[in-house]
Amino acid sequence: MIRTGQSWRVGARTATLRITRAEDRVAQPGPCNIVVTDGSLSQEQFLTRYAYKEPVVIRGATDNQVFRSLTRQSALVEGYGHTTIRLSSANSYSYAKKDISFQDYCSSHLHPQLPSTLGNETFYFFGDNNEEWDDLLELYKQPPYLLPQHTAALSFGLAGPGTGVPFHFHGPGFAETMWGRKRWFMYPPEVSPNFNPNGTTLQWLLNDYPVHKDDPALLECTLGPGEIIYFPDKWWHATLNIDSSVFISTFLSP
Ligand SMILES: O=C(O)CCC(=O)C(=O)O
Repeated sequence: MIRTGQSWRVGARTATLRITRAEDRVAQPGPCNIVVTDGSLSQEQFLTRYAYKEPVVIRGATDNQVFRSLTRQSALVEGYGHTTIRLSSANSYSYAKKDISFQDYCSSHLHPQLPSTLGNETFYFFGDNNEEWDDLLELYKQPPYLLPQHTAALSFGLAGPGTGVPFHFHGPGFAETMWGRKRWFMYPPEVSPNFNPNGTTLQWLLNDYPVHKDDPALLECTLGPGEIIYFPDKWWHATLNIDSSVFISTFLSP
């Protein structure tokens, strides 16, 4: 990857993933004040302690080695490089969409996020997975916890270091990072965070986090492969990819 002024040029070969280099990392992992548990958490404990109350990080609940190996970026480019994917702008209320081939996305959109780039100028591959991805997504072992009267829908994505989605909320769900690490920030529904909906999580981290980091209501944790985060209904959350990351969410809808 070669930096030319404000832009990044990524050769087709180097774009087919590798570990994020230290100099490409624009943000670091942070502390974790969310409850972390493991796969011994029972369905009943999940329902009474977390499902309707607070986020939880669950380690080792599933073995997704097969899905992980199939979602290595180089494997994805080989299998899906020609397919057209739909990107969404990475702002809180994301209406803008852009269609591009997966190969071109990997070549031109996975550079480290610049602190000056806004969320509405950042295009992110997450969700909007057309049926071409179904065979792959079927191999994902979903988190082994159910929410009564809810069904699951999967959203799969991949993005570069320093990207993420700024604060927003929706229904409950789980999220897992297959490759790379992702930092999560959360507020309960009754506490509205201070943020610019067209800013990026990186901008929020640089400008607002130093002021809010000791807010008792702010929860955060950085998750790596094999760890799942659960966000309850209407909890505010923002994400920040520390590395180039491949990730999948399981959204639960009534
Ligand atoms: O994984 C991400 O970066 C975005 C995930 C997210 O915000 C969500 O699942 O609602």
